[in-house]
Amino acid sequence: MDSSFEIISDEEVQDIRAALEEGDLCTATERLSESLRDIENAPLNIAITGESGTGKSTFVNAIRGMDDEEEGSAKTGVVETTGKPTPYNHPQYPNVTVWDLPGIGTPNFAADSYLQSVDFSRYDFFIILSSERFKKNDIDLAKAVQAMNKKFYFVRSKVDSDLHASQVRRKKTFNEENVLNEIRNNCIQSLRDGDITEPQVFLLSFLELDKFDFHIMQDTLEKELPEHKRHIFLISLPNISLPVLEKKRQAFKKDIWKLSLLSGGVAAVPIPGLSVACDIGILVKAMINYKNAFGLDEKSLEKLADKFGKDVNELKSVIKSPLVIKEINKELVTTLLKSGVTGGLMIVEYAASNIPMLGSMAAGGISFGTTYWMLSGFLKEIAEDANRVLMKALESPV
Ligand SMILES: Nc1nc2c(ncn2[C@@H]2O[C@H](COP(=O)(O)OP(=O)(O)O)[C@@H](O)[C@H]2O)c(=O)[nH]1
Ligand SMILES: [Mg+2]
Repeated sequence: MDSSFEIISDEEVQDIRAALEEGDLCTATERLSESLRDIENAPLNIAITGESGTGKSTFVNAIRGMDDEEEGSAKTGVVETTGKPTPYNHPQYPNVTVWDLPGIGTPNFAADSYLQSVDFSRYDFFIILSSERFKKNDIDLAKAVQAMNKKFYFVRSKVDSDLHASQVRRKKTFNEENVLNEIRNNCIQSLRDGDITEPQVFLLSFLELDKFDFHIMQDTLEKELPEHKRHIFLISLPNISLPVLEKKRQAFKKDIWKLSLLSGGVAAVPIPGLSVACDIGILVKAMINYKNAFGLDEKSLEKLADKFGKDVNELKSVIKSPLVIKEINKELVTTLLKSGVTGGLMIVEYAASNIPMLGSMAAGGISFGTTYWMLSGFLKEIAEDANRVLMKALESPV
């Protein structure tokens, strides 16, 4: 069995210590709940720009896990006429907004006034798209973005078309790797010629978003985002590949100790006005959140089945955890907490016993360790089921 979830890392133990030793428990828990709230509600604004026809609106949809037809999707294949940035909220995380910016293709394009007109300061970063080589307007824009101390990334879209064309035209010598390298080198060269010193270009297809450079791009964006925005960025990614699912699991795992402390820890110490019972509500909310983020809610499963032309019951048939199918409510969580005594739990309790105060904390017989163990076990099951469902969806029909 993978043991990665049953042990609290040294880093976590240190974080818990620091949180608890700073002041009294009341302040510590207030800070923790604030930090959880901030992490979930961090605003993320992503600007998508480039010439008309490069795939901006298609990307706006794909990165939100949507197709081009569903309600709330950006219109694709049409020339944009508004001249204004259009905000598109993430369907599950409304604080994540992807902005479809006006095309930059006009001959008398002026990067500075364009940036002013789209209210540049609101975005966390810019993605500049091109479906061919990057041109003067793209480069001017990148430089202007940089001058405003904002980050930009170049994305070369539609590489699926290039590959297809090459395959048709060069039947004997076709080599995917070579075609991609050629595109990459061409892009980098045109950017260098435009005095962009260390150009970074991600090759993508919005029709198959999980392919090509998507994971490199995702890693880069994650690293370069400020700490407090990384969580929302990761959990709002579409569930398109196993690495994405693993990233989400890690992002959630990081906060399990906070939830465990908040739900039960404080209650052991008599603080006027605070309930003595374990606050199951926090846990219910977190667990529903996991399920939705991994796309295991009814609506997401149906969407996935639809996308791959499968029957939703076929996808559901690979779900192993009974917890995924059951409704998550206070009763279920209480049952889980009460049945949580196993060998693995001992390890958590042992790590927790290193932390002053934590050892003695128990609300209604439910300790920090029990909650930690239950949440990480649940998260692991959810993530594994999400993996199986995705594999099933991707399976080619027999
Ligand atoms: N083959 C392929 N076509 C794409 C891709 N991205 C967009 N398209 C198509 O290119 C056309 C223009 O896309 P759209 O998103 O409307 O571009 P916009 O004008 O920049 O918003 C549409 O017909 C899309 O379906 C891609 O990655 N691969
Ligand atoms: Mg458009």
